Amino acid sequence: MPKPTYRFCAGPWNFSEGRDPYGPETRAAHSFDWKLSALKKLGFDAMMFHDDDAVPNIDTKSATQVLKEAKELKKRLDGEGIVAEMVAPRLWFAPQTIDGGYTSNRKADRQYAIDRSKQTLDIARVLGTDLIVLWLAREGTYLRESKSGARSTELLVDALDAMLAHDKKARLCIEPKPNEPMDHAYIPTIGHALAIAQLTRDPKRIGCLIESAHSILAGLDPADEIDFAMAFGKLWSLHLNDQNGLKFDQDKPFGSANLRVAFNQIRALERNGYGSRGEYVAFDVHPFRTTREEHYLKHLDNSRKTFLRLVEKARSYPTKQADALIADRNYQDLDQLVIEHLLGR
Ligand code: XLS
Ligand code: MG
Repeated sequence: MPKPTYRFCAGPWNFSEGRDPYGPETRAAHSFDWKLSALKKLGFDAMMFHDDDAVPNIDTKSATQVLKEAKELKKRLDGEGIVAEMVAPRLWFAPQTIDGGYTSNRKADRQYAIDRSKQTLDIARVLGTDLIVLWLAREGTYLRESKSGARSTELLVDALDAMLAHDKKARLCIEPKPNEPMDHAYIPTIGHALAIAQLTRDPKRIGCLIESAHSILAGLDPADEIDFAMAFGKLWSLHLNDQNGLKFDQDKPFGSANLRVAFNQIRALERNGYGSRGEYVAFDVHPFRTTREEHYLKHLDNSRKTFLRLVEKARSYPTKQADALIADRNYQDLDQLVIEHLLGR
């Protein structure tokens, strides 16, 4: 298989200002144009969008106005030579989504979520991408007795069907995450995402997006999730980052918490040829709250550097030696071989 050349992507939200639940911003916000040209300078090829990153204050605007602004954005992207990778409906901010989007217990609120998702497909078409990402943020519960899991599965299928019917060319990419903001989410892993696709009107147009931190939060190895999704030809997008154990979603730079887990993700991408069908490597990372303004871009630049260094490491991995150790069931020395390789010997 030819070695892929990777292309990189990030979203406007990845230039975050340091706010957390316990304190305000620690860095001044930058304009959208600043972020766009920063990505270009960093050697990134694409930007990913929430619907309201593409069209701010989207709920206050008419459908015509939304599409007009999307067209203007497309021009700015073309001018900068940056592609729109995907668009994702932000279904966790508005008052209508307090109890979830597609699985809300209120019919009118579910309709809001579906209408907003359909509009996201329209925006994506204008931006020149067929890829819609669904991070199902509030599709879950704080307490299980508040919703029926069986009913919620049906409602999720209805919502996916409505999107598939709205645009016959769009591809929907489910981004699973097991928790946060919810106690438990309904689609916590890649297995769930690929399984629910089978209940829809067009399973071929439903794939998935793996975020390293989300797999780790589910107690899984992101490399296994990559191998599994790619065995089905379903890994259509990727959010690399890192996460130190089971706690709040950290979105650390790629490789920051566990270099070996990062290395194994790269090996999985390499052996499955990720990128060879035009898929992008996105870094869903945030600066640390302590990061000063002059270092605003380090988390993205460093993630990309680490990624490329680990690609070299994957390509120079002593496969013959490793295979001999595997044949001999000498996993003790295999373990050390990996460690020595990562340490640079
Ligand atoms: C949050 C998600 C989000 C998605 C896009 O945890 O990672 O950033 O990638 O909606
Ligand atoms: Mg993500």
